[in-house]
Amino acid sequence: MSFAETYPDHVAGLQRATERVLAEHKYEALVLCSGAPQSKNRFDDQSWPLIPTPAFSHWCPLVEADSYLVIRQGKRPTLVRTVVDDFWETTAPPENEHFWEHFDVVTTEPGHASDVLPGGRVATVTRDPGAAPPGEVNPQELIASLDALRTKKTAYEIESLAEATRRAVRGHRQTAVQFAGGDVSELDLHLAYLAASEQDDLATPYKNIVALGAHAAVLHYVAYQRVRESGDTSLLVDAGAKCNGYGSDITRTYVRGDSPAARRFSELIARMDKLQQEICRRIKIGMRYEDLHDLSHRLLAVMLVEAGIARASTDELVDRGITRALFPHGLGHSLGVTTHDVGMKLRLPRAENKFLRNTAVIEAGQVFTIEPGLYIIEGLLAQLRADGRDKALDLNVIDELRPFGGIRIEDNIVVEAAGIRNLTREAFNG
Ligand SMILES: [Mn+2]
Repeated sequence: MSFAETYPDHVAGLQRATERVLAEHKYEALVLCSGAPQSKNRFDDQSWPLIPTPAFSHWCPLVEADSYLVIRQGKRPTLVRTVVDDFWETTAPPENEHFWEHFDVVTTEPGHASDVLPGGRVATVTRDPGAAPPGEVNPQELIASLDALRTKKTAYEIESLAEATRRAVRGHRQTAVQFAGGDVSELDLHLAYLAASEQDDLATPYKNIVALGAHAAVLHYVAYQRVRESGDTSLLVDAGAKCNGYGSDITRTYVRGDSPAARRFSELIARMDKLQQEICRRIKIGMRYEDLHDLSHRLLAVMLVEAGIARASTDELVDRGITRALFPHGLGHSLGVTTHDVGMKLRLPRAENKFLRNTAVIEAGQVFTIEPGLYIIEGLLAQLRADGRDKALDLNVIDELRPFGGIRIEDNIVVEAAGIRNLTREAFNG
């Protein structure tokens, strides 16, 4: 279905839910501000491109400074736009036009938004509290209620995420081809990804992680080097794309060469891919996401023994924190108008899962990532060495894998009543 067909239900549902939230918190109106460009540096005159307040993007894909959405009981939402007469700059038009007819559009001049925004008991949500129009700014309890509305996606949001996934997959395919050809740098691969997914670097949902070889052990590696590498090495690409403000988040790992070490790493990538698919198969409505994260550690322990990296029981490898030294991050997170979407971490994870960003009970309509990993991270291995836990590992194999950095495989998953829809595999196989 097209965005024009699915958006009306999205916005009507949001209106109903927001009216309930306003009544519950006793506000007469809600003002969502898109925000203003932020200065890059107080000593020069350049600004970062605008990234609208996420609560604004939840309603409307417009990326325009000083726009305001006004939501009131029983009234169509109003979109207030600030019209700037400026011969230096212009804003790119939105890529889709499906949303305009659902708002009463009002225009105003810079500095005059307050003339048209409502008075009374108003809650204002903005990324720039310093420049907020009148109203109670970012009231915490109201924001928590709005965040909760982002945990289950509408058909419109799922279609936006599916398209964002297809765009990202075009980028991933191209980087895989370039990498296989050899003699290519991290910067080359980053730029190839952007070109193939048709994105400017600043328009991506998050900065591309493009890591060759040992760099893949740095979880958020974005220090792209220009050195062109040929020969046996690995590549980890963690990169997404946007559609209607919604971002995908996909990771793939590749290896090149046929040395024994490269072959071992290649086999490990295949094992991790199987493990990742097994976790996807185990997703069940009603189960806790944290249980899935715990399961991923048990499956990883089995995989480590089968691959000759560890020799100990599953219980020992998990309970003594050995799997956590090799896979320190969370299994995944909710996706939406922010890459780590809100509302899914209402309670903290257990201490040993401290980086887990999703502790919700799995329900139909959620969209989240499944992204297990395995890395040779020196600082974490040192902790195992310090108290002898490293004896459970074959350190020769660890040494052999070190130049390849690590593996992560990440898909974007929609939970449906009848099972799951894997947006990423669907796009790769399509
Ligand atoms: Mn992710």
